[in-house]
Amino acid sequence: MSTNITWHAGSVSLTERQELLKQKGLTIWFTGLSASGKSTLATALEQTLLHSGIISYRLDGDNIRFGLNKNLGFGPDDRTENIRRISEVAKLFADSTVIAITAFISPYRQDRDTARQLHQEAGIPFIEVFADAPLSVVEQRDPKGLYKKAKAGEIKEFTGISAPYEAPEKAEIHIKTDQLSVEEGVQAVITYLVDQGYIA
Ligand code: PPS
Repeated sequence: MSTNITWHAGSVSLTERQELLKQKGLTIWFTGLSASGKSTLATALEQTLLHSGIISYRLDGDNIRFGLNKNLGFGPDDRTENIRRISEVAKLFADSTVIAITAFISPYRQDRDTARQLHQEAGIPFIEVFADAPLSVVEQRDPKGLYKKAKAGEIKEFTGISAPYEAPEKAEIHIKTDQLSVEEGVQAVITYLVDQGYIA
């Protein structure tokens, strides 16, 4: 726990920064089972936004666990800490006017709600996107062979098999990835951003 610390405000407000850089930051938070399509959608969305001249940056579960969160495992407390750190990092990116795109299983509703609250308190939009595919489908996809290993007991605490996934109840966007193409999923997000006035 840090003590004796003081917050130093910058001389450029969030609004002024947004006006200077002509972009409003926000966080697009993908959640879903392993192999539900979070990373695929996040990657395609980042590409689409960048090609439209909108600065965006993707934070992805596997990748972040190579660096910032390399000391965390998959027990409940470590997953909560994983999501807490990512929430803070995403908020910093969004505060700098970047569109932060996160792709983490983020299995606990409370952790996602805490991430949302953190953004709300900072006046930064938080858009939860549920990459939804039934367990039977993601088990079938199993691109990394992880479900097979989990079912064989070779991976402990695997989401959907031996660890919980709490599906969102109030996600802004719900994408059924077994029914929509990647392009259609990305378009659903873009349409939402335009409708809400976040991008032109
Ligand atoms: S979490 O629950 O949000 O903290 O997980 P996340 O940081 O997104 O990491 C998920 C990726 O880690 C790999 N992996 C596991 N996932 C779930 N449960 C267990 N036990 C596990 N062990 C390793 C897996 O590749 C996940 O990637 P995705 O992209 O979701 O398939």
